[in-house]
Amino acid sequence: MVAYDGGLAVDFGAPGVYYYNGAAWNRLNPNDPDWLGTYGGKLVADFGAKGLYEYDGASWSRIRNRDADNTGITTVAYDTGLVVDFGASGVYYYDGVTWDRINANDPEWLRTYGDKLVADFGSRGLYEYDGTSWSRIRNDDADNTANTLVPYDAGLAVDFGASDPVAFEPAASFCDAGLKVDSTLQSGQRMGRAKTSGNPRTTTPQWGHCM
Ligand SMILES: [Ca+2]
Ligand SMILES: [Ca+2]
Ligand SMILES: [Ca+2]
Repeated sequence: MVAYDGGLAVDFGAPGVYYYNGAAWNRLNPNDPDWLGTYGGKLVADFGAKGLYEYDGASWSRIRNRDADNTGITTVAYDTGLVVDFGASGVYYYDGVTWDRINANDPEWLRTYGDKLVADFGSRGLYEYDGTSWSRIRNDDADNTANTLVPYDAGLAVDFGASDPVAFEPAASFCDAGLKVDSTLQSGQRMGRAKTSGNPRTTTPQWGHCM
């Protein structure tokens, strides 16, 4: 489910996509989506082999005749448009009119923070895109067994899994439940690891990667 137009758009599986405005439910589409997303006031649905569709509040239009990849994060709103993971075909940006392939690799995870798009390209490392070019910000494969990365403070909090220096595996809800970047992190220590006080497996996590 995703927040949409002041309400909630929900994937109920075979019954289709419904919209709840806080009082009543409306079926928006009879198909079962692989993924629901939003960008620029539009609802986006990956209807698998039927293609990628958007809904403007009145009608649906197919914006791409291709099945988007659902192994990680399928779509994210970025800038004024939409970024889509098309698997082996790479990462595409849709500005509402045209599609541009912005990266040829298949991401394991997509997210935004600030004005950047971030992509976990597996063993290639973690990259960010500023709208023009990509830079590798970390030469590690971020962990995708839970919530891989979230915007936090002015930066990005990333789960690097077992490759994390403190070898702490966060639970599925860890990042949303309250990731803290330890205040002992030195200023200017970008992308460094914060110190952990106590046993990271038994105490409140106080570590994080930050930038
Ligand atoms: Ca799909
Ligand atoms: Ca992918
Ligand atoms: Ca990964």
